Amino acid sequence: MKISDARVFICSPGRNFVTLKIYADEGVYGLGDATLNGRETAVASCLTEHLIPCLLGRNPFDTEDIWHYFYRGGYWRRGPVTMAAIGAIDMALWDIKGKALGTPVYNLLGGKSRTKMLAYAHANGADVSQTLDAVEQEIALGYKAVRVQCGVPGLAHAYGVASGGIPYEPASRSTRPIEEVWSTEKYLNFIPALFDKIREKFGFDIHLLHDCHNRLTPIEAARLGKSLEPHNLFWLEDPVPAELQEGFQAIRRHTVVPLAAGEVFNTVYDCHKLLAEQLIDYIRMTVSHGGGITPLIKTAAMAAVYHIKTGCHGATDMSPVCLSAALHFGAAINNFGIQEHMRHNELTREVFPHDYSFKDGYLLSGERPGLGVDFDEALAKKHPYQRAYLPVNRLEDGTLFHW
Ligand code: KDG
Ligand code: MG
Repeated sequence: MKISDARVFICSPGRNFVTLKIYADEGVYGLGDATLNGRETAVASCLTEHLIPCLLGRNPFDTEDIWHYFYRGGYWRRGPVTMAAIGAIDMALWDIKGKALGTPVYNLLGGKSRTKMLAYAHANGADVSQTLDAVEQEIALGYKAVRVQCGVPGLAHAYGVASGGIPYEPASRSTRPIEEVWSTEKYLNFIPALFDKIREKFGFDIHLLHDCHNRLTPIEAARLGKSLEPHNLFWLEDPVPAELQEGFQAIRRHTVVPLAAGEVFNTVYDCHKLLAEQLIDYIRMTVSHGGGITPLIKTAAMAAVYHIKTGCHGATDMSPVCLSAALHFGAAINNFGIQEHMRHNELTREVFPHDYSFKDGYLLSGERPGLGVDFDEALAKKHPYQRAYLPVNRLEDGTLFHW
């Protein structure tokens, strides 16, 4: 079998998605998600200008060699743009393999280790009362795990909180990034009281998660973790920016709150210390930004040695192709932990018809050969790319901060 062509599509059915379609002879094609929120055209250009020309004529079954060809062979390693491009190729090739062999991708990764994957939903509100309502709604939909984010008194914006009654989507279609204002003091003074209210209303049968979105110092994160211990969180996510993996050591010394990190990691080198020193409990890399299924299987295997489970990033800026790949990966590995499930809008679901499903708090991977996702090119064409940016964040005195 040979790769005969590959094309990149950027569409915007409510938000931007970059989709790679690789065609092999015998009429088989595979799909990969190459979306990098706010940097969509950079990944598309990396694929079309540099990687696709080297793919043509290759055997799509050679996923291991092709992955190394682009990772090592490019000389300039790592980085989100390169790794998202390599990740999309790898995903599409596994899709082709599954289709050519007539079997779902999970069967190529070791078969099913479980029948369903625990999923967590997002609940957010401008204040405590709206947030309590939002948690209630997600529980009513069947979720057994809910990530809770809330507006902070005195701040106009908080990470993860929607405005105007529309579902939260961090990137905005604008000519420049929107600027938000942040105060760690206000946030830290408020969050423990929020979780008091949530546990008071919903008890301890529901798993609760919270995302700090990289905004704390280790000692601030340790203080937050300690104060949330009585609430038995499933995890506290991205407490500190993880460029400095040692940052997690201080948090670990002070609190037993389970920690999760990894949505901005691109290779195992971003987390080898976190894994080997058992500084986190969940590794959150996802298939697209983590360079594909091929390296993620290996990272999960390394994590398993250190009692660490997976919790793949699953925000709406990953397309249904990536979510499906995460579910096939999650179905196959032994140390799956949880899957983020931020539901795509209806139009996105139409552009990417898929066979995975949600039932009673769990996501189920599909049973169709390959990844079980298709791409409606004609519909996608009606919703062309629109420039969009993630926000930037400043402290109240104007200092540029982590968003
Ligand atoms: O594009 C940025 C989002 O993917 C990110 O803000 C979402 O933190 C996130 C999460 O946990 O889903
Ligand atoms: Mg996050």
